[in-house]
Amino acid sequence: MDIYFGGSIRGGRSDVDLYAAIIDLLEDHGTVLTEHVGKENVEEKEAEVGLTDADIYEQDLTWLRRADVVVAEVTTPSLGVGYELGRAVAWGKPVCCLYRPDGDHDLSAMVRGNGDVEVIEYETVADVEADLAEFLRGH
Ligand code: 6K6
Repeated sequence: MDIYFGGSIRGGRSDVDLYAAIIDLLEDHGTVLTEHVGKENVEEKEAEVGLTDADIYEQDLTWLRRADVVVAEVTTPSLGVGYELGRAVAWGKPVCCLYRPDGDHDLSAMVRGNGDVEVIEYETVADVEADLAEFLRGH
């Protein structure tokens, strides 16, 4: 199963370690196409190899189109993740959003109010493991 994981990059990187832990969990269920989202220095690395914003957009949309399921951590709001979610829903992909209510931001109504998006609220990665496995098993 190809899994597209979305998490904030320019929206703020305070949850990057959490993204890495979620990506580890997801890798037990399939191939994560976007492992870089959990790497500390994604911006520096990709800039080093000369990827432009247009390259990143094309590459990410190619992976998103290929994905069987989309999982996003949405506690730190991100325009890029919101865009990915909208495209994924429009393409009929199963979409699951992980959200920590104890964070600084309320979840957007455009996510929580979307019947095609499954939202899982959690506090720690250990809490979310079983629900995430159930979502993946269902698809
Ligand atoms: C290279 C050069 C400058 O910046 C970079 C690295 N940037 C990105 N690399 C890969 N995916 C990206 C990058 N920026 C955004 N994305 C995609 O959008 C990821 O799949 C994330 O899920 C989402 C994050 O969007 P923002 O708006 O928080 O950046």
